[in-house]
Amino acid sequence: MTRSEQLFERAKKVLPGGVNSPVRAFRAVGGSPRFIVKGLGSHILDEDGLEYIDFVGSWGPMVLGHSHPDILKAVYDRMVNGLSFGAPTALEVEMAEKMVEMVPHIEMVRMVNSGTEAVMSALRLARGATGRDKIIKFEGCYHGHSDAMLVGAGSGALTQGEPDSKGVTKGAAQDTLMAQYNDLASVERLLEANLERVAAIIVEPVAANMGVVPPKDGFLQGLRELCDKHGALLIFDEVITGFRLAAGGAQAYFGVRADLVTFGKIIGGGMPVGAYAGSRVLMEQVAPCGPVYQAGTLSGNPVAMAAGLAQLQILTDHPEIYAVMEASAQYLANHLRASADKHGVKMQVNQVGSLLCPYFTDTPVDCFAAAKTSDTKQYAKYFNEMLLRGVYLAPSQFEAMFVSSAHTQKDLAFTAQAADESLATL
Ligand code: KE4
Repeated sequence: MTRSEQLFERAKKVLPGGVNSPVRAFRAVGGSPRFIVKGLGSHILDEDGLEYIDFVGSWGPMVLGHSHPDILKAVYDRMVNGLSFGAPTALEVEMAEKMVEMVPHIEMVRMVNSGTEAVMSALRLARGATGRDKIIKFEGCYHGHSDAMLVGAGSGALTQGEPDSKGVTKGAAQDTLMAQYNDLASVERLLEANLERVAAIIVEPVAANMGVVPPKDGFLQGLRELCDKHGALLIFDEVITGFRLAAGGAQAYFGVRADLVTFGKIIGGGMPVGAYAGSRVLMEQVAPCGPVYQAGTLSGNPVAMAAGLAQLQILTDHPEIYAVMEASAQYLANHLRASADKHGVKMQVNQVGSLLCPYFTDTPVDCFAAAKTSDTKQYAKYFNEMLLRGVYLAPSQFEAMFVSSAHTQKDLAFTAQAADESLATL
């Protein structure tokens, strides 16, 4: 048995499925998860000394690669003065000021500890601010595991084949309405059938939890107009797209204004951080200055703020990073398409900014139903062939490939070659 396999056997005795998050268990692709000991730049090393080019990047946070020296230094310099106080620190102010400076249309921010918590809190705020109960989400979009969002969810819930989780009560789910991504008519029907009862529409501006599905031209702007017409708030869940698509996130990238924005991943620099943000009028409804309650022991934790702030500062100082990452993702997408054609493999590759996803289908993937036509068994075989060749991809068809600024031309060429060899085996 390998060290990873030994650890997995031990893990399964004390952790459900041997993991702390379902998708990590490799159930959608088979085999035993690799236990990672180190990350440096675009590479990770497992317990058996095997090295991989990493396209998971902790599911998005490691946009600058692993162990960036400036981020590690910021964490070290902060932690030697204490890890957590449960009292305000200057770093939280600097972090909120930085986010307000970088992201359009937000005036205030509240830090929390995960994307799930950010979404849960933003939904409560939307309901509190509008006095309405219903929320519209999109089938296949994932917004974390709060009860109201585990209805038609994507990501791990989709991978588990149980889009609706046990334990979510009818009461919790009854106010969540389901629309189809890139289908404005499906949204309008729900709004017309629930006049003056929809508090918000929540959307991933790029759906990155059913693979990667870009918004069709006019889709996001259409949601903005429908929200304005019906008095609902538009929530952009930017836990993945925030600070990744552009310094200003999807609002800047697509030029569409959201009323509330949720964040996670990149703003923590690898530490547990989430946030929600919006106008002063909306955000001042949050306790202690307003009637919408939300709290958190480690919210704004100074060590996590130091890591996130260091990462955001680098992204501010080097805006050219975004074009470089997009070019890297386009290179990979083009090589995947060429190899699939060469080897007669049915494949659609979606790519937006530094996000991409190969689907094993000949149906263009512009919605959840199309994403589900992908041959997940072929994806699993492709995944394992790539792993054997030293390329670490998402262990599920319904996730994204995350390109970072640390991926070198050598990494990209190696990955393209590994993909060509892997596709030849299918
Ligand atoms: P967290 O609670 O996992 O920090 O964030 C939840 C969340 C909210 N919104 C979006 C758009 C997200 O993608 C996520 C979490 N993303 C998944 C990856 N697809 C996390 C990986 C995992 O569940 O292990």
